[in-house]
Amino acid sequence: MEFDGRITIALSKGRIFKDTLPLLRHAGIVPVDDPETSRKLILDTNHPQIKLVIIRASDVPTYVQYGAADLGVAGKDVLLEHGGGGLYEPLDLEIAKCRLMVAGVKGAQLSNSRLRIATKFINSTRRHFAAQGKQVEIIKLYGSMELAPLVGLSDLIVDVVDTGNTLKANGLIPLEHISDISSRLVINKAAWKIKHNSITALVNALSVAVNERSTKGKNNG
Ligand code: PRT
Ligand code: MG
Repeated sequence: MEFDGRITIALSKGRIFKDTLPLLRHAGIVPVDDPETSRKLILDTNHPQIKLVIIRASDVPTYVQYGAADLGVAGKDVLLEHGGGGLYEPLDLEIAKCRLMVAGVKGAQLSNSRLRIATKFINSTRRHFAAQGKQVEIIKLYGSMELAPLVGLSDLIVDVVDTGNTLKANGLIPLEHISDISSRLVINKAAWKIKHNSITALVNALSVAVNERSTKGKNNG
């Protein structure tokens, strides 16, 4: 693949990096360093024109919105909170899948008065309960939401759930499904105009990678 300008791709460590790596490799892009062992925040790749920046998952849309990265990979949960200004979201990468759920203490009686919900997903939570005509008090947390109902900080939580093991280990059960979540490719709108050929080539290559992987998955399963 030929690139007509420098391209910066924003990724977070952990599951998003791990699951994006094979898709990038399929598109011919291979990072030189491993972010799990390197302390570098800017990683070179085998393409001199393409760099990866390693940032917090919830910061990815912000870097891409401001053009500090041309592209990024972010969970739909994070994008729903960000709002998506300045971004295109052309491709569902079908990785880091999970579900945004309401959860609570098993067997707990919920009062009929205004419920307190602890979450880092303020917008999705407000929208979900508003659609049910429920006024709730939302308590913003940055992590370990599972603790909140155990210590009386909230009645319920809204969090992403994968296996459900974390809920179970804390005596919580999933109560309502809000939405299915996967990670999306996001692109800075201005960058896509300016570096049109490179970015389009990359989007197409990643799209082929996603399709091939899902066909392979279907054939095997
Ligand atoms: O960790 P940091 O605060 O930097 O941000 P983050 O937690 O958002 O980042 P990261 O890398 O953990 O998650 C990135 C994205 O992966 C999220 O935005 C989601 O879209 C997606 N994803 C998929 C998940 C999970 N699965 C998941 N299980 N994100 C978080 N979790 C949490 C879950 O909330 C629970 O606390 O992992 C824990 C284990 O889940 P169970 O259900 O398998 O026990
Ligand atoms: Mg995390």
